[in-house]
Amino acid sequence: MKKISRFYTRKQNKIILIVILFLISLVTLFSNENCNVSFTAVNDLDDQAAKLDHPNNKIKRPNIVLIMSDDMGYSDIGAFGGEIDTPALDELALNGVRFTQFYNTARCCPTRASLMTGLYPHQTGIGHMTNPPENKTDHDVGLPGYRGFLNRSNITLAELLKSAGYTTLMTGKWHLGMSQKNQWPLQRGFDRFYGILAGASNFFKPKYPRHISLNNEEIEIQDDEFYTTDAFTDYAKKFIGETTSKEKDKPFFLYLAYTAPHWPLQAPKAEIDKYRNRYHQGWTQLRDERYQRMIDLGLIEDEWELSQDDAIDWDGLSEKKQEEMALRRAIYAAQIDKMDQNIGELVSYLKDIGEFDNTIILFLNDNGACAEGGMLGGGPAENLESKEGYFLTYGQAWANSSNTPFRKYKHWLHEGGISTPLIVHWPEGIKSKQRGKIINHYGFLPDIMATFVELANAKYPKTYQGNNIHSIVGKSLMPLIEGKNKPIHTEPIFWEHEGNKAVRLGNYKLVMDWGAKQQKEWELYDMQQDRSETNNIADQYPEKVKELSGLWERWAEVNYVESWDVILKKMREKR
Ligand SMILES: [Ca+2]
Repeated sequence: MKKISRFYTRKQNKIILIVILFLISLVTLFSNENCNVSFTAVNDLDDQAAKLDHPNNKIKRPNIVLIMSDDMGYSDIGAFGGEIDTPALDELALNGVRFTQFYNTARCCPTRASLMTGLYPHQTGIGHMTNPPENKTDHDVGLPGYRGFLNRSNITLAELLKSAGYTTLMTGKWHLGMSQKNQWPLQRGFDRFYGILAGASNFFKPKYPRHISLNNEEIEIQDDEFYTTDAFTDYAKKFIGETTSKEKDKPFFLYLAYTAPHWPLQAPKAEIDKYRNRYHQGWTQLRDERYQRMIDLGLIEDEWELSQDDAIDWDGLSEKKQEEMALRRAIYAAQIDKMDQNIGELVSYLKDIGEFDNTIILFLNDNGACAEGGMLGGGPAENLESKEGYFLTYGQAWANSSNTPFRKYKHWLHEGGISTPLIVHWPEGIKSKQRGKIINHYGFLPDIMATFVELANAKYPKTYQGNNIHSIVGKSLMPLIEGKNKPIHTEPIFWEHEGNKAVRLGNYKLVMDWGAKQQKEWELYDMQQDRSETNNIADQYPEKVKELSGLWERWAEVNYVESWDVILKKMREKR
C-alpha cells in the first residue's frame, strides 16, 4: 500500500481498497458456490474425486463385501432349506436378514453386467453372453445390446465406490469382457484383481485362456494343492490386509465372485467324503424333504405347491448309475461346503483385524441351478474325483431338486431360473430386533448399485469419464434391511434372456418361454398365492396379461432388446 500511496491521493487509495475488498469477497463467494455445485449436482465423478475435502471422507462409512456364488440352486444352503453344511452362511443369515424374493437375470454374464452397473443387461452391451476367450467376437452381433463386453454407457460399482473414496478389490470370476485389456477389472474401477477373466475354468489347474490373472498379468499355477475357491479367499484376505494396514480409516469394497458350484464338478477329497453317502435316496425324496423344511423355516408358504417333478425315476436307474449320480451330487455339495468354509475364514479374518462390525456383507447367487449336460449330467464319469476335465455336470434331475420348490433352471425366467438367496449382514447397521428376519418384498440386481450409493454417501453421476451414462434403475434395499414393511418397487421390473421374457409388478408375474418352432403363450401367476408357478391364470385375467405384456414391449423397445430370432440368425451368419 505504501508504493500505491506514492502515486495516488488518499481518496483514490480508499476507492482502490474498497474495490480490492469487493473483488476478494466476490472470489470467495464464487469459490463457495463452486463447492456447492460440485457436491450437489455432480456431473462427472472424476471432478468429485479430485476434491481433497470431499465430504465423504469425513463420514464413517461401512466396508462393503459382496460375495456371489455361481450356478447354485435356490435352496442349497442351510439358511434356505438345504441339507448342505453351510454354517458360515447360516450364521450370517441368523444375525442378518434374508431376502426370499431377490432376483438375478438367469445367466452368468447378464447377471454380472446388471450387478456391476445397476442397469438392465442389454443397456450394458451384454444382453446375452460375454465373448469367450476362444472366439473374441463370438457374441458381438454388432447391435448395442449384444456386444459381448461391458460398454461405457455405465459406471461400475467399483468406479463409483472408488470415486467416493473406497479402496476397490476383486477376487474371483469377472466374465464381463476379456478380449481387450480396457475391458478388464483394473480398467473398470478395481484397484486390485486376482481371479479369472473367463466364465469358468478347471478348479485345480486353471490354464490359459481360462487362466488366473493377478491385476493385469497372467500368472501360472504350479501348486499341486491349488483350488480356486481357496485361492480367491486367500487373495481377498491379502488385499484387505494390505489396504487396512496402510490406510486404516479408508473403507474398502471387496467383490468376491466364487466360481463354485459352477461346473466342472471338482472338489477336494475331504469334502467329497462328507457327502459320499448322503444322496443315495435320489432326487425326488431330496426335493420332498427340502420342500417341507422350507415351509417349517418360514421361507415359503405351504399353499405354494411343490412344482411338478421334472426328473426321471431314480429307482429306474441301475445301481451303478445311481452310484455315479450320487457321486456327482456329492461333489456338487462339496463345492458349496468348501465355499462356505472359505466364507467362514473371511469372516474370522475380518473379526481378527477389527473390521467385522462395520462391514456390510451381502451374499447372493448369479442364476438358478444348472441343468446343462442333460437329465443325468454331462462329461465323462471317469473324470469324477480327478483333477482333469472342464465340462462335468450333475444334470437336470439334481438341478430340479436344487431349485426346490421352483420350476426351471439357469437360462429360464420362471422362478427356478431367476431366484437367488440374498443374505445381508451388518452388525453396526442392522438393529438387533431385525436380526434373523425374513424379508418377502422383492428386489433385483440393480438395487445393489442403489444400495451402495446410499451406503457410500456417493452421488450417481450423469456422465462418467466423459461418457453419458444411463440413469440408475434400482432402488436402495436399505429401507427393507432397516425393517420397513413396504415394497420398494411400485414400478414393473423386467427380464429377457434368449427370447424368454418376464415382467413382475406387485403380486403378478407374466412369463413366456421362447419357442424355436412357434411362438409360445404368456403365462400369468399370482406370486402371493403361487410362487412355484403351478397355476397359470392368464385365461382368467386377459386384461392383466394385456397390461403387463404391453409394459414389457415398451421396456424392450427402449432397452436395446432385440428379437431372439434376429440374434440367432446373426450369430449363425458369423459362424
Ligand atoms: Ca452362473
